[in-house]
Amino acid sequence: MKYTASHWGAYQITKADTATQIDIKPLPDDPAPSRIGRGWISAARDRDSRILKPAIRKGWLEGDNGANRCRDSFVEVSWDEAIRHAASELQRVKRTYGNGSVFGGSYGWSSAGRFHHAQSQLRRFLNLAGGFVSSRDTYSHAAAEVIYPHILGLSNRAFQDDMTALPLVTEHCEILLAFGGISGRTAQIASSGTSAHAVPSWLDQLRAKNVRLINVSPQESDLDKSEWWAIRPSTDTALLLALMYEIVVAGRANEDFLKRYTSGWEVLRAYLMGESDGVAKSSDWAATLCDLAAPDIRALALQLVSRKSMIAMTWGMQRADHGEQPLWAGLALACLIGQIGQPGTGYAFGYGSSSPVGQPSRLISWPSMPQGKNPISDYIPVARIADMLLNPGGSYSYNGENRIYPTTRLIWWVGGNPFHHHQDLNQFEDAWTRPETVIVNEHSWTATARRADIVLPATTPMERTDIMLSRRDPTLLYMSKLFDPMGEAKDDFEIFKLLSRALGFEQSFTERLDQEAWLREIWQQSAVVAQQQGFELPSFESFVKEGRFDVPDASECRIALESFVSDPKTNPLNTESGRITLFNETIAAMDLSDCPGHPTWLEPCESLLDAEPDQLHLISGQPDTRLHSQNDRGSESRADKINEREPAYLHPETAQRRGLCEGDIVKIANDRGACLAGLRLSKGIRKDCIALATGAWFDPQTINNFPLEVHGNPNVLTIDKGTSGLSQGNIAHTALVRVEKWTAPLPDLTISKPPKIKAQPESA
Ligand SMILES: Nc1nc2c(c(=O)[nH]1)N[C@H]1C(S)=C(S)[C@@H](COP(=O)(O)OP(=O)(O)OC[C@H]3O[C@@H](n4cnc5c(=O)[nH]c(N)nc54)[C@H](O)[C@@H]3O)O[C@H]1N2
Ligand SMILES: Nc1nc2c(c(=O)[nH]1)N[C@H]1C(S)=C(S)[C@@H](COP(=O)(O)OP(=O)(O)OC[C@H]3O[C@@H](n4cnc5c(=O)[nH]c(N)nc54)[C@H](O)[C@@H]3O)O[C@H]1N2
Ligand SMILES: [Mo]
Repeated sequence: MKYTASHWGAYQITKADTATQIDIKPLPDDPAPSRIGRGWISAARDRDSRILKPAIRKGWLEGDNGANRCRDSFVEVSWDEAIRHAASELQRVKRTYGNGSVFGGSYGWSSAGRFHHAQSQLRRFLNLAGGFVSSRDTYSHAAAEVIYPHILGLSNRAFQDDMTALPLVTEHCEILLAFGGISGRTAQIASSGTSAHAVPSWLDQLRAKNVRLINVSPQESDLDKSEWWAIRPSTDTALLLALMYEIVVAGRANEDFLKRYTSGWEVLRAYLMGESDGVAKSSDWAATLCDLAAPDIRALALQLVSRKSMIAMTWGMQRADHGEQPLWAGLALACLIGQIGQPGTGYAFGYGSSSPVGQPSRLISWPSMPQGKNPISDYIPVARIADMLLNPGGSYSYNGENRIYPTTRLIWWVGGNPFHHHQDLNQFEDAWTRPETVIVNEHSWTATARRADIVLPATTPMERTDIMLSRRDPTLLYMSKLFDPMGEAKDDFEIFKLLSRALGFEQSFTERLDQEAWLREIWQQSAVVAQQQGFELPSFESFVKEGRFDVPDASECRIALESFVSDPKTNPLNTESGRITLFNETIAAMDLSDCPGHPTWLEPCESLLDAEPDQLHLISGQPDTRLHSQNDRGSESRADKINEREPAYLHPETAQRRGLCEGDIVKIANDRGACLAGLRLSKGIRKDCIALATGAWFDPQTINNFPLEVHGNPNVLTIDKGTSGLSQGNIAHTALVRVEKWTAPLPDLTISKPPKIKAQPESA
């Protein structure tokens, strides 16, 4: 059998005789295959969105220094010429300004497959070329990545590995308080690939057990068939503080747990009681902020301490201003309840946000493509990219450090789409024109590829062979090639091989191995890892032939923080006190007004709490039909659009008050920008919110002299600011907008066609 794999699932290749007849179908043992896969082939085979030949931006050839980077046409060139330009430009920038002026942070999800992981290839190449400025943390959960080591003594990754298994929750938990829900929508995805989607069936089992399931979220669909607490967005910290307050007032705080396993409780307690700031964090106080009923909060507080309870949070909650606070307050609440370290109860982060979180799995650190060492130590927190470009030499704070932004002359981006993922894209366009050169490897004419100076066409996973090897997934797959590369696309490995040849270090880059030899090498190293784990991998030949290997005994249930709780003296946490810190001296000493030393209610920079009556809160979460911007041009995503525009969800009463109907085209706007969307009505969203998923390909135009994104990309509306001076994560979920009917003629999309490209001159 032949297979391929993606972040949204693993597939059998079903008809592999001629290119046009090829199809894929999910693994037969996947209980809930993702809908995203249905749009994969059509997206990858769409000639209007694939980059067929290397291209160079016209203005760059004419020496415009980036000025016209966001609105230019291209000239097609041969691979030879493209490689020559890219190599000599890298060389020029290095010689003139040093490697610290090359930004290779290049964030993004790229594709599944161990060898062809685009960022690994880029980093290996740039490291050999003298290094680059990198990026830290993720757009997914930067606040957690930075704060967990302080308060929990674990990296976010280690905590995720340790997450209490969902089957234990099903078995033991009596009340599951899920902030941002637990959603099958986001659980379609697992980084590096997934062979099975199990979250929907865990949720069914939980429901069948009559567990009290509470979905604290502005959207009902975040946890179907549960009790919906339609909280006002960005106020979860207030609810969490009030739950703690009511537990304390009722004399039900688990003092034993607090004493043995936490530090700083007295400081947090004084804050809860209002002793330190004059405001008691009571349920009456929180009810007004959260738009919930005080008696419900009080009753819930008492139930949480008298039953087996789990406090769970989605990743999305911390992608907001002061995103550290709900994480810390949720952990603190779980400490007051005192059921951490026991089966199925306590505190969890990310159930449903990604398929593997809480999955009973055997974790195996498989080998990957070695990247070498980066001689440049400078980095930025990933979401500070626009600030870096706009304020070279400017200072910012990050995790207790005062840091300086480098001056960037050259950006090299692979496997990511910053014109999908970054906030305030209108400002980002300005920032993006600052460097002298931008080089992008892409398979599709994404908004980022359209804003590059040198565009190097890459293959998709379906056009090459690879191995799906994921630390959290029990299935190893040999990924077969389905099609020949479209146009002149090349694998990223081949592209960097040619570049390193031009720069004189090909042999260091390839280690004299071709692709097949690399796959063999990775497999051989994997065999060693397997042996250490007590099982044997088949030979490479038989793996290629069979296509699939399943790790034995792959189901392991863990309980978060179990060893610490069972013996805190022998297994202390790696925090300043060896315990969970409810007041953290290190963070307090940073003296950050936006991240004090204990969980604190801080009003967001923009929220419904101080909104005008006609403003709505924008929720821009992950799309159901695609992975971010990937496959947006595929059939599944396009079928979901309204008149080719991304659907926006609004409550019917809100729509009616504005004279809007299902199917209308609307303009969603604020001071930062405006976009069009197609209207869909739903009673499952708060009346003061509007939801527009991320990922519609960015298509900014000038309509009647005003800038308008015509496709439905929410990042023209979001705020480009850090969560706090501690972690500098993005705050995509914090934004207010206004909505009105679009009555002017509907502008055509430009991203449905390639950019303007001039064919290569004969004599070039
Ligand atoms: N408003 C708002 N914005 C958000 C979020 C939000 O919740 N709200 N979420 C944020 C989050 S959590 C994330 S993770 C980011 C995601 O942001 P990204 O990861 O940047 O988004 P993707 O669309 O997955 O971009 C991956 C790109 O890699 C390309 N690619 C795929 N395979 C290959 C390959 O083999 N080689 C090369 N060269 N290229 C390849 C794809 O064509 C695609 O353009 O978005 C963030 N942005
Ligand atoms: N289908 C699909 N799945 C994906 C992805 C994708 O692109 N498509 N991307 C993957 C990636 S990279 C990531 S990081 C994860 C992200 O996974 P999540 O971060 O969990 O997903 P989001 O959709 O951003 O947010 C989840 C929910 O949080 C709720 N929410 C927003 N603001 C608030 C608030 O203030 N309070 C509360 N209580 N709830 C709030 C929203 O209603 C939203 O539906 O998803 C992964 N899964
Ligand atoms: Mo993410």
